[in-house]
Amino acid sequence: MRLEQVGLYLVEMPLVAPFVTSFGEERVRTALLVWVRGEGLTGWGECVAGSGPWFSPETVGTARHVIADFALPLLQGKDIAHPQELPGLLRPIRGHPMAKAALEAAVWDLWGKMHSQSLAQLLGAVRDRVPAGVSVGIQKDISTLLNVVGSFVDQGYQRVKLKTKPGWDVEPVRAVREKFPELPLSVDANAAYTPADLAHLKELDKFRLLMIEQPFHYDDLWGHARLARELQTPVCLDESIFSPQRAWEALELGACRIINVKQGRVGGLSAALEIHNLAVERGVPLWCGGMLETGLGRALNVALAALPGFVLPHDISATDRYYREDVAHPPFKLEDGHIRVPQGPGLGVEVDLERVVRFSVACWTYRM
Ligand code: OSB
Ligand code: MG
Repeated sequence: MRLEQVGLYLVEMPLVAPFVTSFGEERVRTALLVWVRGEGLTGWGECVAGSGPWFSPETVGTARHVIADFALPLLQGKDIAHPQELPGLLRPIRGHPMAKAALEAAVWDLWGKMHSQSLAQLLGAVRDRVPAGVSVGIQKDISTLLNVVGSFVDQGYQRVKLKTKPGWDVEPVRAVREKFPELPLSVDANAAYTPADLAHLKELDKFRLLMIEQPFHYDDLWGHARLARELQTPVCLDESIFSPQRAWEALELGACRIINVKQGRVGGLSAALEIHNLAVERGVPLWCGGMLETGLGRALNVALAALPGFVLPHDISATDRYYREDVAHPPFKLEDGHIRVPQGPGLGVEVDLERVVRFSVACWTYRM
């Protein structure tokens, strides 16, 4: 396939509720949507970079720069035989996994539409629905937290993940565990601790957590390996795993027992497939993380989560947990604690261009 035109929309999507993590509060999700046009069809992707370099070094601004000024010139005039050629074509660009992943996602969607195949089919999905978990931000106090968690449990979410940070960890976790003794529960620190907090983190061992996600700095594989030896609770890595190579290193070092896969963070769907195959080979459980995606990114996550190695509930919640109005139709609904895998060609969702334009703060078009 040849790409004729590529476009970007920078959108600001108001969240239904502020999302608070150890690195701050988000009221609006800033996202970069990518479209690629070729063969008379349009494919869409979403860049998961945020407004600032807090979760990862990338931002929507660096992603736009890298896509427009470096990635598109590398794709210029190329006849792309398969979406899995993208990583090779973009290999001269060091880093910037989220920028590369967004382009690859749009090419997969286009490819699926060209061949009338759903992304799930193309990737080798073995499920038609995936178990939904929910990631609960830091709340103003414990009674609010118990209400928020209770409401998600009532809706049928199969696993709750609590965002934690120093000062918001043992007590909130204890309160949720006491009120919901059987609830599959995990915590995510978004790198808010240091190895000096080891003794404190050990206190979490008594709450039968499924895992503790990314307690230390994203660069600290060695610290996580030492922690993993000291804790009973399995360590899961998120931010630290930004490439298949890094996933392999983390497993070799014993830095984690579980991997949160985000296709954007690891450099795209091809890279995510590589990590998937490595994890299956080694018996390492995977689950699909989220980045508060719009329906476009969510459709991709749901398809990925339908692969055989994804065996734990995901950070894939219903659309109404994030947005009142999404840029893709139909909205994802929670059905019996699951999200259904789209079956239509490509991502299997319809883009609502009116909403894309309404939520846009800037857009760019490039002729290839
Ligand atoms: O660390 O998993 C994370 C959202 C934005 C950035 C990082 C993370 C998250 C979440 C929310 O935890 C997951 C979701 O429901 O999309
Ligand atoms: Mg995380």
